[in-house]
Amino acid sequence: MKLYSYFRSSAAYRVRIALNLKGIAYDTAPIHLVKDGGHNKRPEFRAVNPQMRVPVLVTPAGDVLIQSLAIIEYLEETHPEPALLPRDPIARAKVRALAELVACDIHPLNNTGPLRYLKNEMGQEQSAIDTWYHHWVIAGFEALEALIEPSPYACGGKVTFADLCLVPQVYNARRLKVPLDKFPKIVGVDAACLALPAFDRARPENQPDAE
Ligand SMILES: N[C@@H](CCC(=O)N[C@@H](CS)C(=O)NCC(=O)O)C(=O)O
Repeated sequence: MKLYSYFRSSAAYRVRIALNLKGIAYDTAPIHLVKDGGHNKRPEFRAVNPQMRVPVLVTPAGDVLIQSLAIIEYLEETHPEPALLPRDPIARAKVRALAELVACDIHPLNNTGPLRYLKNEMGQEQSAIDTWYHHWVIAGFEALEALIEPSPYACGGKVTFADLCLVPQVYNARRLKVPLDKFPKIVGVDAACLALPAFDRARPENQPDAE
């Protein structure tokens, strides 16, 4: 498999964790999202993903998959062990809800594209952009903190999609200096996950394109 990735991309980070947990070998194709206005905007990458975002997973058969949650679902279906979703339909819905809380509600509001737009097109000061970022992360984390039952992972004793989304979002929050002292459960889940080699190998600083 080939993964178009950027070391700091939290969406790509989710997929790296899933690949590692499932023991799937992959090659990283780094796409720098900042240099020269973003190498993701180059025609050669646009031809791969018209949305010009990472992650993109290319399967051995040459299928091109985009959107981290869709990719993780594909990996779960094609490599069922270890399972990253519980068997029980209610438990599965709860896991997916937490994953979507992060991936669909928190992440899009603090993604590089919208933040750049606030700065360049909307003329906002960096301090206003930081306030925006902190506001939406904290609002999302308040809900996540209330919903998770760390034992030690977000939804019990097995790693699930919820953890794959939580850990990269915590990395992102730390990088942007969001205080996490109000979120001891989230911080505990993050620490439990990062103690696992599959999470550790997926960390931004352990990627071939890390700076
Ligand atoms: N919903 C998408 C989000 C993908 C996404 O926005 N990726 C970011 C990096 S985390 C990106 O490529 N941004 C490039 C840009 O906005 O210019 C997913 O989960 O895969």
